[in-house]
Amino acid sequence: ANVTRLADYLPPAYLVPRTHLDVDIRDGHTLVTATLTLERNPARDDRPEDLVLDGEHLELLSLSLDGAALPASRYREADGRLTVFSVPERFQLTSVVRIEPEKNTALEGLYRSNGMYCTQCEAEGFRRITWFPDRPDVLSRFTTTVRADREHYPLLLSNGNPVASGEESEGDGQGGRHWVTWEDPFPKPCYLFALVAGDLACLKDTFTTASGRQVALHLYAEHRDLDKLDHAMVSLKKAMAWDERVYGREYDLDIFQIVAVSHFNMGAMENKGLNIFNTACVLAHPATTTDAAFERVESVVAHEYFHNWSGNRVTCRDWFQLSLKEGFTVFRDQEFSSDMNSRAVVRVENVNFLVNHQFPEDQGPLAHPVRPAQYQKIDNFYTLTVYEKGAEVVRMQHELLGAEDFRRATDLYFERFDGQAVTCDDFVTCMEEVSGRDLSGFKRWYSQAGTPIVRAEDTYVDGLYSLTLSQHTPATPGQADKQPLMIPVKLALLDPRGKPLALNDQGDTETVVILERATQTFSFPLPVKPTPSLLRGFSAPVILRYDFDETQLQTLLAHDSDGFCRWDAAQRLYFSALARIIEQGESAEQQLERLRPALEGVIRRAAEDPAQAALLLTLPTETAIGDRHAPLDPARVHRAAHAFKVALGRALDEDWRRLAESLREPEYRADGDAMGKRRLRMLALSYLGLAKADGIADDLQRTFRDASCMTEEIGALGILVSNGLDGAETALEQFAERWRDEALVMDQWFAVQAAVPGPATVARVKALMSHPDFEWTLPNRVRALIGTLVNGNPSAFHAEDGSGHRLFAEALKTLDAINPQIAARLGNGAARLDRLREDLSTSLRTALSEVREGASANLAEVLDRILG
Ligand code: HT7
Ligand code: ZN
Repeated sequence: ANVTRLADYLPPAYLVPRTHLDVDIRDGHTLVTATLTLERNPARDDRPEDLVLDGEHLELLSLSLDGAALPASRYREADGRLTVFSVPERFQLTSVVRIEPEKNTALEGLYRSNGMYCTQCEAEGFRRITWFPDRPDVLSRFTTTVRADREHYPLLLSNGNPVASGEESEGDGQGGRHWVTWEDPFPKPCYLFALVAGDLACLKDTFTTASGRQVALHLYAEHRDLDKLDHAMVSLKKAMAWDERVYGREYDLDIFQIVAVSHFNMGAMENKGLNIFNTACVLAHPATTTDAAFERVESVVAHEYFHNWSGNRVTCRDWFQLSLKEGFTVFRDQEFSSDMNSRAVVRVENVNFLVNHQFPEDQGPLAHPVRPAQYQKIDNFYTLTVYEKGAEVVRMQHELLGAEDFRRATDLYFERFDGQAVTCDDFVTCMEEVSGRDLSGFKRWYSQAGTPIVRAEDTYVDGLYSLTLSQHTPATPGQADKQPLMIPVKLALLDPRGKPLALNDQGDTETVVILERATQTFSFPLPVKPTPSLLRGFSAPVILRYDFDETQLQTLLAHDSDGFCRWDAAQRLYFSALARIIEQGESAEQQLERLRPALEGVIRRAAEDPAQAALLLTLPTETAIGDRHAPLDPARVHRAAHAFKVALGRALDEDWRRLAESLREPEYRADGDAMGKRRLRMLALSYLGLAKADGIADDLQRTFRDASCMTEEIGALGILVSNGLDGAETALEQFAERWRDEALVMDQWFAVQAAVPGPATVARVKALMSHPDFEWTLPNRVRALIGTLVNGNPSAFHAEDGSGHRLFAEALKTLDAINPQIAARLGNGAARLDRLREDLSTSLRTALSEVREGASANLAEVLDRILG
C-alpha cells in the first residue's frame, strides 16, 4: 500500500505565488484553465529540476510553459502525477483540463448537488479540479473567474472579494452566459479553495469589526430554505464578536459567505471567505430542527468561522499536523459554546462524547496519535482522536498556563506564524516561550496513542491525607511501549457532608496536581478523611480508576460543585448497577432500589437546572455499557439495560409524570431554559414509554400531534416507535406524509426506525434501503439509516443470525463504489470486531473479508486495520 510518513517530510520543490483559475461550467462537463506562477523553493538545497503536480480524474487538453505549448516529450502523466521535465527557476504554467462534475458522487473536488455546483477540496480534492501541488504548505494568491449559464446559475461565488463581472457574447441558455472574477488577497493552500454556482436565496446582514470595518455577511441556501438561516446568522455574529473579545481576532475580508449544500461528506468546510456547509449544520427552524441540532448549528458555524485564524491565516505544514488546526479550533468552539450556554452542561456533553466515542477509538485497532506518524488515505484521519482528543490536549495547555498566559501564547502564535504553514510543535513552543515552562514531556500527548489509565489510591493517617496517583498507557497498534505523560489532575476533597475542605493555609478548596512520573504521592493535612473529587472538569483525557464506595459516589452526586464530577458519579453508579445485573444476574428492580434515594435527590433538585438533571438521569448507552464487558454480548447488554430502564420508569412513575406535566411550556421558546425543560420532559416521557405506563401511548400520540416544535414531535415519535406502542406505525406514516419534502426531517424519520433495539430492525432497515426516499448518493441519508444501525444500535447490528453483518457488508460495497470516504467512515463501525462474542466476531469477520476484495484505498485501509 501507498504509505505517507511524517518522517519523510520535505519542503515543496516549487512554490506557487500566484494562481489564476478560469472555471467554465458547461452542461455535462467543465473546462478548467489554470495559470500558475511557479518558482523554485530556495528551502530545497537539492534543487529538483522537474516539477511534479497532483491530479486525478482530469482530462488534460493542453499544457504550455511561458505561453509556448509543451510537446508530449516535455512531460509525463502517470499515477495521479504530472511531471514537467527540466523547468526553469521561475515560469508560468498553463493547463486546460476537462472534468465531469455531474458524474462526481465522491463529493470531492467540483460536484453537483441539487442543481448547484460546489466544491470540497480538503484534504486532497483540489487535485480533482486541476493540476497543482496539492499540499497544505504551498500557499498561493488565487484569482478565480467562474463562468456559467446565467439563468440556471445566477450566482457565481469563490474566495475573497468579487472584483469584476460581465456577460459572455456566446449564449447557450435563454439568459445567456455570464462570469464573475473573485480575488483572494490572502495566500492560501489549495485545500481552502472554493467555488459555488447556483440559483440560491440569500440572507444578508453586516458585522462591524472592533476596528470599525463593515463586513457583509451572506448566507445562501435553496430558496425554500431561506427561512431556516436566521439562527446561523445570529450564531455567526456571536462567533465573530467572541473571537474578537476572547482571542483578539478580527475578520479580514469585506465579505463572509456561507452556502448550504445537501450532498456533503462532513459537517462543513472553512474555505477562505466562502464556507460550505452540510445543510444539517446550518439550516434551523423550530418546526423542523431539534434543540440538539440548533446547538450543533451554533457550534459548527462558530467552528468554521474560527478556522479563519486557526487554520486559514495560520495553516498546517502537512496533514500529520491536522490537529494543529482541528484540535485548537474544536477547543475554541467548545469554549464559545460554554460561554453562550450552560458551561457545566456543555462540558459534560463534550466529555460524554469523548469518552463514549474517542476512548474506544483509542483502545481499538484504529488507535493513532493526535499527530499520526503515517497514513494511506488522509481522509481516514479526520478522526475523533485528531479533533476531540486534540481539543483536550489544547485544553490541558490552557489549564497548565492559565487563561492569561494562554492568551499571550496564542497572540504570539498568530503573530509569528501569520501566512505560514506550521506544526503542532510550533504551537507548543509558543506556550513554552510565554510561560517559561518546559513542555517537552507534555508533547508526548501528540505522538503517543492510547488512553492513559490513572490509578488513584489514598490513605488517611494521623490527620494526613495522601493521594497516590500512578499512570499507565496500554499498548496500541505499532506502539508497544509508552512513556509517562504530563497529566494535570484537578481535585477537591469533600468532608462527609460534601463541603470542600481547605487544602492549604490560604483556604483554597481546589488545586491542580501534575502527574509527570509513573507514580507520585500528593499529601494534604486534613481534619477528616475526605471523599476525593478527582479530575474535576475532566482536566485530562484519561480513565480514572479509584475504588469509590457507594456512599462516596452518592456524596459526590448530591453535593459536588463540579458538574463533571457529579455526572461522573452518576455514571459510575449506573455502570456498577448494570454490571451486577449483567455479570451476577441480579435483578434490575433490586439494583434500582439501591439507587433510588440518590435519583430521587436529583429529581427533587431538577428545577434548579433541568438540562443538568436530564444529563444526570440519562443512562449510559448500550454501546458504552458493552465496552465495559468482555466478551461483548450486545443482546445480553440490551436485556440488562432495558430491564433497568423499565424498572427506573416504574419505580419513579409519579415523578416522571409530574415532570412531564410541570415542564410542559404554554408556547414554544428557543432559549436555554426552555430547551433544558424540553430535554428533561422528553426524558421523563421516554422512561414512561419504556415502562409502558398506563395511558402513555395516548399521551405520546397527543404530544406528537400537538407538538410545538420538532424536539417534541420527533421525541414523541421515537418513544412510540422504539417501544412498539399503540399508534407508532400511524405516527410514522403521518410524519412521512407531513415532512416528505424536508430532507433533514426525513433523515430523522429514517434514523428513528433504525434505532429500534433488537434483531427485527435489520429487516426494517433492509426494507428502508429500498424506500423511494433512500439515496445512496446522499451521505446524510446513509448516515441516518445505516450509520444509526451500525453505530447506535448494537443489539440489532449484531443480531445473532448475522443478518446485520451481512447487511452492513452489502451497504459497504454499494457505497464504496459511490463514495469511498463515506464507505470508509461507515467501515469504522466494525472496530469492535475483536471484542465481540466469538460467534459474532466470526460472522462479522467473514462479512468484511468479502468486502475487502475490490475495496477502494479508503475502505481498504480501514478494513485492513480492523481485520488485522
Ligand atoms: N476542515 C474541514 C474538514 C472537512 C473534510 C475533510 C475530508 C473530507 C471532507 C471534508 N469536509 C470538511 C471541516 C472542519 O473540521 O472544520
Ligand atoms: Zn475544523
